[in-house]
Amino acid sequence: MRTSRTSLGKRLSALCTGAAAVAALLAAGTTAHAADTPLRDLAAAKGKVIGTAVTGSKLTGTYGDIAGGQFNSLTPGNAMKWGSVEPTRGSFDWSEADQIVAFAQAHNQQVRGHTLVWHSQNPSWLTNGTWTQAQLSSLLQDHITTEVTRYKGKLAAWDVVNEPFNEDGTYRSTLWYDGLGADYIAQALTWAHAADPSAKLYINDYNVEGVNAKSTALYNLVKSLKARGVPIDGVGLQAHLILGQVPGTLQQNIQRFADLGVDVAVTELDIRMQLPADSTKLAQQAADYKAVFDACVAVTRCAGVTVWGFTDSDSWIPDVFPGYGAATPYDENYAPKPAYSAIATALGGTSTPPPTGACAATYSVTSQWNTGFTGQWNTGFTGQVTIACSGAALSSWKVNWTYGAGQRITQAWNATCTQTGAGVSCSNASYNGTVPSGGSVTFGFNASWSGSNPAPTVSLG
Ligand code: G2I
Repeated sequence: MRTSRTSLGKRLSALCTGAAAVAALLAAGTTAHAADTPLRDLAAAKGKVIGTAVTGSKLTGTYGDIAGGQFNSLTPGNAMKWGSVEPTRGSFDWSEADQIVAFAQAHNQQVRGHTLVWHSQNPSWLTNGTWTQAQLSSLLQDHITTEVTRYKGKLAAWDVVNEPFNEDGTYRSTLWYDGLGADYIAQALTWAHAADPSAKLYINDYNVEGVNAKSTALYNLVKSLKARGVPIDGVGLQAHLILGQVPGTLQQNIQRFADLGVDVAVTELDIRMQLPADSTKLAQQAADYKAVFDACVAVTRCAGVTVWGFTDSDSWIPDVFPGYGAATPYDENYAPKPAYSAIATALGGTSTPPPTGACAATYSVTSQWNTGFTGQWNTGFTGQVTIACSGAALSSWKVNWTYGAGQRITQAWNATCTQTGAGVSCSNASYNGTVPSGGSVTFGFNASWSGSNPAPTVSLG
């Protein structure tokens, strides 16, 4: 049974009140989303899968709540790759893969196995070895048979072969292609089918979302495999996309594969943008996510869409594309982004209004009406920040600001404050991290100033 589907994420939108020299920043709790229909229910009503790649060690707390509550399919992001399961020859580590499968079963989810035959993330004993063709073939057969058998009957689908093509549609030179020839693909599918006849077997690749040379090579391969009677059930379009660049031929491409008699799945969707994200980019990203889901919904044989990580805190993009990120439907604090609402809309849900609950941090120079103290003297001042929540709550907080006129914090109470250059960062003390809905917490500080003392814009993170 599913429990809480919501998270206490924080949606940030700055709001400066100007003349009063008070700055506030809203952080809306996603508790306001409790009434929304989970994406998995919307997808199920359309007969579609909505999946996410996951990291096993993170499947607790808010990450686990969202992974279990919003998605009806999980793909282990790394846990089932050869290098993960057999780092030393003959010595297997199934722990993360087993954990993900158990989590999926407990949450009534499918699992998409990923991936059996790839040129990357293989164990070094395999890639550094010298093998005859016969040895290589039996190594691959053993690997496929062992792994597929272990999860027999438990997985809906396998990405059997991953990324076999170059951009121009020729076969990629890999350990497998170079050692076994192009028929390694048919052999891998045949061995996987023998080990689990009920799992849907896919070939998965990137840059094959639109009609192009690479997707046409995949199309021709699938056509010939079907003609030969090789067990091939589907093609995976990874869909690692760039903002504003959803191929215009996506639906047409999905349809042409469907017309060959195979299923199509979008298997690794993310849509990256140059950082920092802003509202214009996030709106474009929402439109892009919607376009991908719309294309899948429009084609009966499109089985569904899996996102490659649902939160920006668990995405491969920033590591591999420096300066790019924000590629997933939830931000780093698990707050749903506009893309989340766009997915819901594409799946037939009603568009989600922005959350109404919020926490705000308000900065001011302290004045005491009853003593006439203005809070400021010729070289210093006393300030305070109040964090107040309504319809949302916090279990910890951090407030940041940048001083614009050389002010320097000299002392703080009810918070730990550090200042580096003009940047100040204050986080809760051990005893006042919790701010309940309807409650507030205030901390204070002394600082020096000279010339002028403008109030900064503060952000609550
Ligand atoms: O590269 C993006 C994806 C492209 N299609 C196939 C997918 O399997 C692939 O996934 C990514 C994972 O999301 C990354 O998490 O595959 C990468 C490897 O090619 C994964 O990155 C690796 C890092 O390179 C390792 O340093 C790290 O130890 O993730 C490992 C586990 O966190």
